[in-house]
Amino acid sequence: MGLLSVLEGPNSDFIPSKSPDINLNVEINIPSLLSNMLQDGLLKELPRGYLCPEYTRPTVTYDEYDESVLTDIPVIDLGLLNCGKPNAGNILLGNLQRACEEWGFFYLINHGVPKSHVQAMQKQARQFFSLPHHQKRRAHIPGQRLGYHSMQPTTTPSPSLHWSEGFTMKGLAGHVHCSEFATRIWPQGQEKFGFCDVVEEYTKSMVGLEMKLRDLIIESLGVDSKHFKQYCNPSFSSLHLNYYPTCPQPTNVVGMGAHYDMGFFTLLAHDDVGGLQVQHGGKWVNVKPRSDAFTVNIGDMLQALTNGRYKSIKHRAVVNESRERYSIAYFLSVNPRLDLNPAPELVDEQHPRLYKPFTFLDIYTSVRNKHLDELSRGAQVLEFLRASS
Ligand SMILES: O=C(O)CCC(=O)C(=O)O
Repeated sequence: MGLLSVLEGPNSDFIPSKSPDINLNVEINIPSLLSNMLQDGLLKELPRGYLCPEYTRPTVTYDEYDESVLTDIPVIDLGLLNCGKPNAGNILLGNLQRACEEWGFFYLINHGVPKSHVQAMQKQARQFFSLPHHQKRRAHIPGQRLGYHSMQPTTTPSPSLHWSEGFTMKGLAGHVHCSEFATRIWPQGQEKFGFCDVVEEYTKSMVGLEMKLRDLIIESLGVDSKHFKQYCNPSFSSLHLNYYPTCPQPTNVVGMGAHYDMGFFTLLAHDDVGGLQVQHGGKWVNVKPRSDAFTVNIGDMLQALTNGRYKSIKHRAVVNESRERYSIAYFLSVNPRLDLNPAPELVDEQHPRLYKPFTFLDIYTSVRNKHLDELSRGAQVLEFLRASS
């Protein structure tokens, strides 16, 4: 098959019809295709748009684990909830509080989501991303962070393109989008691929877990739960599949650039490859995947609602030369139209209000655009919402 037809597939609008002679130096922003072209020698160099500036280049490779730091990453064991030991619940809440204050990140174990649900979702992710490009592209919705995308799936602007592809489905707690996408991807009949059944099963498990964790986080703060619950329920969740193809120059690109998640928290399921890095104590730390755990990172909106007490964590994903990687992120976000005010119990003379009132929507309609430059250099959006500025 010629290169043009690989890219185009039937009825594709991807390559403008006025370019009959494809120029191999053209910037094609689809990492899986680029990876194959580089391997086959059809392309000699990475397109410039992927090369990151010096200051964002990964300094530790994906599998260099610092065991002394790894053992410091908090582990939250939900098994303590039902173990029958006296005081186990309080120990769990204390551990959770410290993890959210000191790291904004932890491994979550004994979470109750069957391994088979995670494995089935990973299998579906691999099945989807290995489809020919023209087929994946049927699930692309221009201009929206929904469906399949191959450019910059994070909400944070970045100085270089990301070496990853993503697939986002929103509103899944109401089981909305999946069958619409699946029918586009497999118009001859999507049922036999099992995609939606697996997504539905996974989503049900994740909704149960995210609500349990939300409630524990609120309990660990010792505040009135009504304040938090008004902002955050399963209808503000989304499921995001990430695919990181192999890359011959992994230290010159990022799989997903440094960013803070914007929502309440994110539950991430990894495969065994590794590539997630979190920033702790000013250093990038490689997070070793654990097959028995989700990793959880606190997002910006939880930081705002707790008046800065629980910390959102900067993180990114790096890639490697030999093993492609998949991860599954389940985001719990907030009602985009409600003014975000911290829990009243967390504001006092010693802890004055840190951020102005704002809505999640404000970030997208004004704050982000005003500060694109700083954000693409790694700033946190909350810095521009400080009450004192
Ligand atoms: O794949 C990873 O390790 C990170 C994913 C991530 O940060 C995201 O989806 O926002």
